[in-house]
Amino acid sequence: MPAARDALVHPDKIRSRFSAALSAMYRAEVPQYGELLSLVADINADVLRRDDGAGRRQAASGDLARLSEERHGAIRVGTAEELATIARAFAVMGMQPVSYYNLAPAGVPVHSTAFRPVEPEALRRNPFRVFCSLLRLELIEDEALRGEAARTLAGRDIFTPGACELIETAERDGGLDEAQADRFVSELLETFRWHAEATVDAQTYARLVGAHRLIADVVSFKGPHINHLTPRTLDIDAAQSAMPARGIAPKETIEGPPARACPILLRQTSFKALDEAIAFPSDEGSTAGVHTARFGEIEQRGAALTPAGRALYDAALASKDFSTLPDEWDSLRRQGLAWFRYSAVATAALADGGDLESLIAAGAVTFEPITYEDFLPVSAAGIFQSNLGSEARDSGYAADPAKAEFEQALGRPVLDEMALYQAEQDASLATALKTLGDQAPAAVIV
Ligand code: OOG
Ligand code: NI
Repeated sequence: MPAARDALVHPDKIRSRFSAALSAMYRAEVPQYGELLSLVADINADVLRRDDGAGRRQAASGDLARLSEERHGAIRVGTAEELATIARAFAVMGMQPVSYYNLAPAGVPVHSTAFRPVEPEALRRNPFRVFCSLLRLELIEDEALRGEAARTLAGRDIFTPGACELIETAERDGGLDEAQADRFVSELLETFRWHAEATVDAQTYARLVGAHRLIADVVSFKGPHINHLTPRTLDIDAAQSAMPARGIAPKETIEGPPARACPILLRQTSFKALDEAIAFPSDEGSTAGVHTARFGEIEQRGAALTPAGRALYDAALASKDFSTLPDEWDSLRRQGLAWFRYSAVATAALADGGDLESLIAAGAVTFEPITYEDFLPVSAAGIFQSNLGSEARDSGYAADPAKAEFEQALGRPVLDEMALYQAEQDASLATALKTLGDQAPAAVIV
């Protein structure tokens, strides 16, 4: 019996339950992640106590409510079939594939997307994202090894029968009821669980590592274990310097833009992947080994940049000169470099219309930056390219031939992040102008 429509659990709720369950599982598997969470909670509380405007800005944007729940994770799958099924599983939780990231230019044999909610309201409730990479076996040069890897991957099923059945139920009935949703969360969690038993012998594992560590990580296990979970901090510089005192050794530098008055995009730091004991099948039963894959990461999110802003950012990153990127919200806005959410000021008396700038000057319309919800590996890959002296690229969003293959594997096109930010900005502006009683919104946007 399909559940009545009003008995269905909202996808946002299923996503929140899954994100919380995954976090609890990873905390149990990797205790250092628990330490990271407590460090980030302390630092965020400090920032809000400092009350230098950062906290108020977060509160105003609705980001504060989601902050302690906010995290992203990452998995790496081995086949087109696995990718297509994981896409259907994420869809049950209101998560869509956004953007295509080609990591090959950076020497990593995967391409990726990020599954995340896309509606502003859903993002406010819980922005849980999963960066999901698909192994590109065709980049393994050794033909015999490539064949062996393909056979190993073909022989595994990373989903439990229960998870598959519930994905179908959700697709057929338009969602899941309470009991189904809870069962879905625990069944899907199995896909993300760590398995200390390798499915290949020690020799094969060593050959896979020889081809690329990442290939060994994807091919040698029963499933695509979650390899990190990343909480969001309000002050990554403070988090970075507080890590050693907590017994966590951070990487040397923070990735992304430098510290700025107006945070943009994404800044990230991490601790080194752990050496974990694993067992290889062997004639004697099993052989002990070590695998290095799982790590911890912290991130600080800033404003989403427009294509023009992003091009400026990529150039600044390559030249290490960020002075070309304005560090003042109104400049970023006027120059069309970042995306903004506009709101009408309830008490403002509207004079005689005018353009957006005069409405802002009159205090009738305010704006705040839209938070960047995506990832930056493309810019990392771009830097690799420029370091290697290959040709300059335009915006970094040029079509890549592998993108079509990725979308074929995924079973659908990825969404364009820029179109999503543009839609949110446009909708906020239209609502603001409507609220102000303007009859011709298009006329005031110049
Ligand atoms: C994913 C790396 C991407 C991030 O924060 O940029 C990522 C991976 O290592 O599988 O998570
Ligand atoms: Ni990450």
